[in-house]
Amino acid sequence: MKIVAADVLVTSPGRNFVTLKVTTEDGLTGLGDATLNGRELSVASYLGDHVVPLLLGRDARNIEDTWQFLYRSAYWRRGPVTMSAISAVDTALWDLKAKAAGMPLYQLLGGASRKGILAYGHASGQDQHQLFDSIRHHLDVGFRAIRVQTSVPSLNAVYGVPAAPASREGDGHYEPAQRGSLPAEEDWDTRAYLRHIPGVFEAVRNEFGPELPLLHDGHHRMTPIEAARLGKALEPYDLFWLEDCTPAENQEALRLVRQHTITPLAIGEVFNTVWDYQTLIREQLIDYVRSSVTHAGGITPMRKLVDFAAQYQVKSGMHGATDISPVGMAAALHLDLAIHNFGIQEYMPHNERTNEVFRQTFTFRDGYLHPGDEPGLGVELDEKAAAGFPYQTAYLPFSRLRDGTIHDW
Ligand code: EZ4
Ligand code: CO
Repeated sequence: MKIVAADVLVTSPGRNFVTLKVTTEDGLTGLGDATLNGRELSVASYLGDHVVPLLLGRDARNIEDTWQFLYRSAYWRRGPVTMSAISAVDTALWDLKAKAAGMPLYQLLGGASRKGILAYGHASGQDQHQLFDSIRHHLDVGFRAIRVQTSVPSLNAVYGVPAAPASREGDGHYEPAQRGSLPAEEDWDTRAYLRHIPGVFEAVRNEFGPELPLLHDGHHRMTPIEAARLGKALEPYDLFWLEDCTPAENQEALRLVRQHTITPLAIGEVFNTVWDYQTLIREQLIDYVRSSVTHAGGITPMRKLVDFAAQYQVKSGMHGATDISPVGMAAALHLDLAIHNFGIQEYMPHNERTNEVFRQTFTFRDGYLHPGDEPGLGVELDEKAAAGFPYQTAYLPFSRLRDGTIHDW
């Protein structure tokens, strides 16, 4: 199974995606997602300029060897650009191996450990009325677990809440990356946020009852002591998890949070290797690992990460926002289905244009995702349709405090 071609495809059917297509001498093709939100072209260049030439002529069957070669031979290790590029190669090789075997990828990973993959959706609102509407809409379309994000009084634009209410039909999902030549500016005040959020969860519990799993994303904005305070304040509302409560480059910060709250903690959508979790997992400072197949080096290292986490009763909760392409999403679903320590899967459905470009076989029914039983990942890229949507410059927003200081977004 010699690799004879590897093509980097950039397309923007509503948002930017980078996909690697690897072709073998027998004419099989495998896909991998290399989308890094707001930095897409750097990964396309890393792949096209430096990785594709190394793939040509290699045996596509040797996935572990190829992963180690790409990781170690660059000398410069880790980092989101490198690891997203390696992810795409690794995922494409697993897609190829499963297609060659005539099996859905999850079979090669050990087979199904469950019937379906519990997914959570994103509800949000500018006020309580909009928020309740959004939660009801998510329940109506089948979600059985819901992330709750709201505006904060006195702040103009807050992470997780679209400027206009999401319509019940169509493309009205929250999409933080905005097209344009400069990133949008948002404002932030942690004290105002901390005062507001517990009351929101109290109201949601009162309206929707005790059973519905509720999640919340702090999006890296708190100090350890602020995160501890929020976790403690949210305990009566029984969250499934509080996500990214601190910017977690400093793993030790979570020790302090953990000492003060029993609200479960999830972290790691911006992490890209197991090393980012070493202290967090070994000291059981978190409950869920948030890494995605797309950003953490592919199926091969993700399997190792979740197996390491399993020894400490830490579960998976893979990132699944719209900047994970349908290829990356399918890869996550095969892994979710196979591993024992699955926790939950984030799921933000893509818009219709994206689904026309990426033909998928995965399904969402009654709150559960399933990768389907086509050989490989079960996603095909319609290159003709993709070519109709050229790359568009887009950036994630950033935040400033009231006095103008840059804050974590
Ligand atoms: O901000 O995917 O949990 N989900 C998130 C996402 C991230 C985007 C960044 O690319 O935090 O909305
Ligand atoms: Co998040």
